[in-house]
Amino acid sequence: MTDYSAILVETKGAVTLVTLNRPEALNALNSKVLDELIHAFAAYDSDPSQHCLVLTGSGEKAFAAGADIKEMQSQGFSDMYNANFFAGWEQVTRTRKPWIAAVNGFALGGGCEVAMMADFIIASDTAKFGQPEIKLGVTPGMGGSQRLTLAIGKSKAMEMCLTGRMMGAEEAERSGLVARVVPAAQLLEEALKTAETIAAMPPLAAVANKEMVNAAFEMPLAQGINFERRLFHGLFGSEDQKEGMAAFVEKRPGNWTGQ
Ligand code: CO8
Repeated sequence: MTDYSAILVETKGAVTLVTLNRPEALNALNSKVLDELIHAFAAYDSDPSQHCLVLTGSGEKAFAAGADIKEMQSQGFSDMYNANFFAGWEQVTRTRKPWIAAVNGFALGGGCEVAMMADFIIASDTAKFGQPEIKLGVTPGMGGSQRLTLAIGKSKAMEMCLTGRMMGAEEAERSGLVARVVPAAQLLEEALKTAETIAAMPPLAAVANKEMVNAAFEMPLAQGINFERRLFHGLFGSEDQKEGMAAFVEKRPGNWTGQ
């Protein structure tokens, strides 16, 4: 599938740029967006020429204003349960290579949840994050209550979920939700520049670093540290470790094979 209609996919050197493309609905996430994203992320993950991905929203107003309320409105419990509605997002979170969310404007509900699935978030100074599902009579359903709490702690996450209030970019950075805030006009340029930096790293080490940081969310400390050490040991079997250390000693840039 390359004839996407709800998203745009471009490659820029070793970086894949994916843009949510429903600006008329503030990039609300419907089943089509999800199907296309699952495909695009899997294609990125299996393409040996691609080493980082940036996900952003089209238009200046929104990254994504949530799951598509109009699509969900008439659904009943059995519809949701039988379809295991939106469980497909788990596939996006299984992407092994690095990816960044470049949040331009509203990241609400499912939009905030998708941004939090990324390895990290770069936000424009106009970005607004929130989990307003309570106002619709529901809760976050794509991991928001868990990832937001892990990112910013119980007190702030609880306040956000119970009041549905939005958090601006500056507060999001201060709270640890966002890695960096940049002026809106420079968001894409900065996100792509960061992605290029990552894409220029030894690819095996990039995947290993990602796996390790994510392990901190899944494993007790002692087990996580052991996992880190074993993966560190394992990289000494790679060509890129030999090349990286030789390049340092010889004062030259490394030339990576990904082996
Ligand atoms: N779904 C569908 N359409 C939307 C959505 C949405 N989430 N958000 C905005 N739109 C549409 C509007 O309906 C409008 O369309 P139209 O012109 O046809 O009426 C268009 O986008 C522009 O929106 P507004 O006119 O409302 O723009 P404003 O600038 O006035 O307001 C806001 C912007 C504040 C972002 C406002 O649009 C808003 O509050 N949106 C809804 C935010 C929200 O509640 N998000 C949470 C949705 S629920 C969710 O994400 C749950 C995820 C978990 C599901 C997993 C299930 C297992």
